[in-house]
Amino acid sequence: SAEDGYRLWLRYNTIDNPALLQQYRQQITSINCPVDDGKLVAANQELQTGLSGLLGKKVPAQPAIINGAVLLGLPERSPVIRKLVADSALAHLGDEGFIIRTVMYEGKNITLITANKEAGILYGVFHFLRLMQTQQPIRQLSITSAPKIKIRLLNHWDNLNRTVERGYAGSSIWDWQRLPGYIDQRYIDYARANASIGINGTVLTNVNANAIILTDEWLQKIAALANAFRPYNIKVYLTARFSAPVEIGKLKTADPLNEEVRKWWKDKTDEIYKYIPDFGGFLVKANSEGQPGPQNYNRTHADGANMLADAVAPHGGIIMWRAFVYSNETPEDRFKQAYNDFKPLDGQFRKNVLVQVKNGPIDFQPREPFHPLFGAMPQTPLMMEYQLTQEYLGFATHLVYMAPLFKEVLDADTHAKNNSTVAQIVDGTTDGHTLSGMAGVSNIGSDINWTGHPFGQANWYTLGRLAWDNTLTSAQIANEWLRQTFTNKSAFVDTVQKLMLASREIMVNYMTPLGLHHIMGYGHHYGPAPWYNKAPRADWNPVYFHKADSIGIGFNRTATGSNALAQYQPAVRQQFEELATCPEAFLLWFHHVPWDYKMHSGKTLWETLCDKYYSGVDSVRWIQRSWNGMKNYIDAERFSEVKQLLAIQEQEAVWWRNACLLYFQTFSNKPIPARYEKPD
Ligand code: GCW
Repeated sequence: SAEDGYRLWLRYNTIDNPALLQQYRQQITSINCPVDDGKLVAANQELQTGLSGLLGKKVPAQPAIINGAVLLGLPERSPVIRKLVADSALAHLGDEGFIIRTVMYEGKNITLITANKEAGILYGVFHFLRLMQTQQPIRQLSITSAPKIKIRLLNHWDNLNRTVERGYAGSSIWDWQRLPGYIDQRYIDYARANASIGINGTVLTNVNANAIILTDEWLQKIAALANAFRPYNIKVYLTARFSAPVEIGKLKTADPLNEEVRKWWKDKTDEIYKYIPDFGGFLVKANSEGQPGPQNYNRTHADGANMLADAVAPHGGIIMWRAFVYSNETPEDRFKQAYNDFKPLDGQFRKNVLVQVKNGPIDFQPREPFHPLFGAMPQTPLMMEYQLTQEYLGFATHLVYMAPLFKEVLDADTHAKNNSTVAQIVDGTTDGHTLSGMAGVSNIGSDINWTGHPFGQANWYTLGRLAWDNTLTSAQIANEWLRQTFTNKSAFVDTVQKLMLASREIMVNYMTPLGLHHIMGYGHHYGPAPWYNKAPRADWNPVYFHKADSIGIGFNRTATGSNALAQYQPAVRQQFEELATCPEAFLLWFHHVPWDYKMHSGKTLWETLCDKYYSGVDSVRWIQRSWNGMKNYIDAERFSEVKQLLAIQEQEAVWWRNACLLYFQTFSNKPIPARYEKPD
C-alpha cells in the first residue's frame, strides 16, 4: 500500500523470524523512563511505538526495574544509572553520544540506554530499534557511539510558494498557508526520520533566498515548525538574503561594514531568537548566480559572513557561508573560482562561521574530483555540501545510490598534512576544529513516499548516517537501509545491495564516463545535450566542459591548460597531471585527450568511450533483471514503482548513449565498434 513508501525506514513490522522474536520478547519486557523532558518524551514514545510494532505486542511502561526492562535516563537524575555507568564512560560522548549496555541490576537483566543529555538518549533509542529492525543480536550489548560531525543538516531549497528548486518529489512539505496554526503529522514524521539517522538541523528555505521569510508573519510560522521539531533535537536554520536590510528594512544599503546595516541584522536576529530561542543560524549564498552579497559593496565574503556571525554569536548561532561562487565575467575556469575567492580569506572568519563547500568544484555531477578548497583553508571549518536531490542524476526517475559518490570524496586524500582525507578535514580532526558540519540538499517533497523514487530515501538515509559516522561503508549503509525499508530476507538484501552499490558507476557510464561532466540538458539538467552552446553564459554550456574537437575531448586543466590542478597539493596534482597516472575515471576532467590515445587497456580512447556507454546501458538491464526477481519479497506497490522507473531509466540510458556517442562521433570520425552494431 501507499503507506509502505510513507513509513520510510521506520516501519517496525513485527519480526518475521519466530526464534528471534521469541528472544527479543524475553530480552525486553518493559520500558522504564522518567518522563520529564521533551526529548525524553519523544524517545520514550518512539521506543513504545517501535517495540510494540517489532515485538507484535505492547511493551508496558513500568516504574519498577524488572527483568527485561529497557532503562532510559540521565545519570545526573538517576542514582541507579550512576551506579551502572562510570562517569569516565560518558566523558567523551558529548551532548549527543550515547551508551547502550546490557547489564545486571539487582539480579535483573536490563538494557540501559544512557547519555549526557536527553538528545543522546533519543539517538540511543533509535540505534537500539535499528538493531532489532535489522535483526541483530541484542542480548549482550555494549555500544558507545557519538557523532563525528557536529552540525548534520538537510538544506531545503524550498520556496515560499511551495515550489522546490531542483525538487522532483512534489511540492514543499512546508504548508506555509496553514502554519503556524496547523501542525501536519508529516512534520513530526519528518523529524522522527531525521532523528533516527542523527540529523540535528534543517535549513527550511532556498539558498536563492526571499527576504520576506525574515518578517514577523513568517517567523511565527518558523517558530511553529521549530516547536514541532525540538523534541527530536532538530534545530531550524534559515537562509538569509544579503539584501534584506534594503528589501524589508528600507535601508539604502546592505554594505556589511555600514553601522546601520549591522544594527539591522543584530535587531533582526534578536527578534528571531525571541520567537525561536534555539534558532540555529543562517545559511547564505552570496555573490553567486545573481544573488546579492558583500562584493556588491566591494567587501569580501569574510566581511559579509562576519557581520552575520556577530549578530548570531550572542545567541550561540552559526553562519554557514557557501563557497559555491563563480562569475561569468571572470575569464577563468569555473573550476578555479571558489578557491581563488576563498583561499585568501582563510583566518579571517569569525569562530562561528563555517564555509560550506560542495563536494566537487563544478556542481554535483555524477562524478567530480574533490573540491580543491578541502585542505586549503586550515583555519576555517569547512562544511561539506552534498546534493541528495538528483539534479544532474536523472531526477527522481533514475535509481542511483549515492553513498559511493559521497564516500569517494570523503576517502580522497588531500595531502594537505598527515591525516588529511576530506573526511578528516570535514570532521575537524586534521586541523582541530570543534565546529564541523555536513549538509545534504534535500530530495524531500510532498510525494507520498517523500522522495519520488523509492530508492531516493536511501540517499537521505545515507546523509544522516555518514554525518554521524563517516567510517561507515556504502555496503553497511545500504544493507541496514534495505533491511529496515523492505525486508530482512537475505535473498532480497544481497541482490538489491549489489545493484545499489553498482548503480552510481552504472549511471556514470551511461551519462558521463571517463571524467566527462556537465553535458546535461541546459537549465533543467535532464537528459543529454552535449551539443548545446546557446546558454546566456559560457560556463553553463555543455560544450564549455567537454571541449570535443577533431583532435580529442576533455578539459585541459594541467599547466598547459587552465592549470586548475595547481590548486591541489603537489601529490594530488601530480597524479592527475600525468596522463599515465591520472585515473581513467577522472581523465577528461583534467586532460584534452586525443581520440586514438591508447588507454591502459590498450584500447583507444574512442573505443573505451563506446565501451563505457554500451556497458552502462547493459548494466541498467542487469539491474532490471535483478529487480524482476524480487517480486515475491516485497509489497506489490513498491515493486511495481521501481520496475516502471527502471524501464524509463533503461530507455533513457539508451538515449544518453546514442545522443552522446553520435554527437562525439561527429568529431572523432571513427566508427562505433562493430560488436555494438546490433540494434537493441
Ligand atoms: O546546482 C545549481 C543549481 C541551482 C542552485 C545552485 C546552488 C539553488 O542549478 O538551482 O541554486 O546550484 O547550489 O546555489
